[in-house]
Amino acid sequence: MVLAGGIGGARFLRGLKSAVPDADVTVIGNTGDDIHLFGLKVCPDLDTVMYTLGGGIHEGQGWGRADETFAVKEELAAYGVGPDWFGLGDRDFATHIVRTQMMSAGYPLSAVTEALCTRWQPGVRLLPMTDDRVETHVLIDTADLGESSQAGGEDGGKDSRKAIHFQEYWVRLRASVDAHAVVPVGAESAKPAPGVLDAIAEADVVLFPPSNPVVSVGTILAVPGIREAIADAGVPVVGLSPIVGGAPVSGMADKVLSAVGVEATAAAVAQHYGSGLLDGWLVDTVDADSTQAVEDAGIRCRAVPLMMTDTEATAAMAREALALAEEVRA
Ligand code: FO1
Repeated sequence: MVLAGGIGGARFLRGLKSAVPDADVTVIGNTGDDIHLFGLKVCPDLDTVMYTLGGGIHEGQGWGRADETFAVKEELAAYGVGPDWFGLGDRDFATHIVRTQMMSAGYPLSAVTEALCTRWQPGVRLLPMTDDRVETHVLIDTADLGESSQAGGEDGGKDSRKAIHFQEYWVRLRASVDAHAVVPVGAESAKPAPGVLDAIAEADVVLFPPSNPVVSVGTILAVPGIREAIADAGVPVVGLSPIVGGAPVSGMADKVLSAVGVEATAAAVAQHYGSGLLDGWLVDTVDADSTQAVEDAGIRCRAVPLMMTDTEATAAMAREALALAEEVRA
């Protein structure tokens, strides 16, 4: 069982599948990044896992489709219809049209995801964390955008904070301003999707890939029942650090970590998950000096190469994670 965000989670899964091709892998995918655009429901993290494992991903970007064209986006722009900052390609649009059509007909996201996967055959069972709507919002200072709020309000026109969708923060602003809070809106009343709690209960091991600990794995854990089920499953829970040498391997995890008061270090992320949840943690060899701090927090820790440079290097990481799981099980 693997909790996955987008690019990092998908690439890790490809390595895991290569390391243990015969294993039954269930993936709980983050849906907090989902966004409604042009009347369509877009599920970036589910799609990234599905396309990556199904052979349809744009390898260079790590998201979206290979051999993509952008005629629809150009036509929308010609009508002046935005947003223009989110790159939806023509092939990708088809996925969102099918998803939205099925959901409008009454199918829950979990059933729709299963249907989409019959085409892509990702070789894992991909479950959304929930069928309910959860949307991650990020609280920013309008002053940081160079926009002031209108004068005359209660604050006398002073700058203020506003919440924006995670994709706007990530893609439009490239996380260039500070995040003051990250809120998975709707998570508190969301229910785990059908099959999620059973899959956790039946798992031999739970892995946290080097995905974003706040907006990917953190959002999945924010769905009531999921964190508790993992902590109580009685099986090894092993994570891989997304922070190497004090910086995120990819993406902008440091920005959202600081919003939740966590330092961008491999050890601090392990402590953030905590020994109540994590049994084992892999840090990169450059962070070997932080293993003691993680062990002191009650989490078994090893330093191994953690750069997902290719499938073989990633498969080696997956083998290390599974070996650590066996070590903590013993
Ligand atoms: N990431 C970008 O950096 N720019 C984009 O325009 C963009 C569009 C996009 C469309 C569909 C999709 O499935 C993913 C897309 N992503 C894009 C990736 C996505 O924003 C994030 O990487 C994930 O949500 C974080 O896990």
